[in-house]
Amino acid sequence: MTNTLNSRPYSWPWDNNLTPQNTALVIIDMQTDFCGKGGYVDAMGYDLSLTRAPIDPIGKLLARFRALGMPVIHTREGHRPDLSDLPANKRWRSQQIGAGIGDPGPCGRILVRGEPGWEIIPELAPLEGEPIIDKPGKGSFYATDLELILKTRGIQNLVLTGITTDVCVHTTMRDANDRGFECVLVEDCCGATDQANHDHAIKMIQMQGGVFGAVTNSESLIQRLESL
Ligand code: C5J
Repeated sequence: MTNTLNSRPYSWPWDNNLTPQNTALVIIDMQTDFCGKGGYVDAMGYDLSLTRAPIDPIGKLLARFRALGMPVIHTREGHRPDLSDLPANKRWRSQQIGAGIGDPGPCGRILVRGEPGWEIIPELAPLEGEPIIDKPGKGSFYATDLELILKTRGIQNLVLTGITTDVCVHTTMRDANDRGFECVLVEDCCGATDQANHDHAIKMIQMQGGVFGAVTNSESLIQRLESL
């Protein structure tokens, strides 16, 4: 059993201080709007197979975290029904591509809290006691209590998964890194609306000795968890 992680560009975490208490799985925006038929990403005309690809690997990782009693945190991107937390430019841009945030669609109003499309997909549904962070932006820290929850629980290592690699996952990783959290992105547990964007987002992390943290895959991480 290995007690280091096979990750790039360094063996994560930097200090090898990985315990079941100080390490959380963060599952970002696995909502119907981002990976389901009739949701926001579908309405924009992107290939759903790319954002659906991480569902199975995340499911396996989630099962391991739960079995080990390790912290799991879910996020959801969405806005208040009155759209009072939706910046006008974000709404306008979404309208330009034919998927106006707040407009009705096959899964209800796009990216609006409480609508079917905004729900986390059933395969990865949160369990009672797993915090859900509702965020109006791309990053998971902006206008949320995520940092407070992590600090209160003594969590310093973040295992980042979800969609999309280049937008909400990357923004969250960058913000977490600036706050001093030690992050690893699990590449097969993430997906983007464009494969090249996913690949480049993975490459960016590995510059400058790991400018935002490190990259691994679910198989290596599950093996490492077995040695805890
Ligand atoms: C986007 C996200 N891409 N969850 N949101 O708008 O990455």
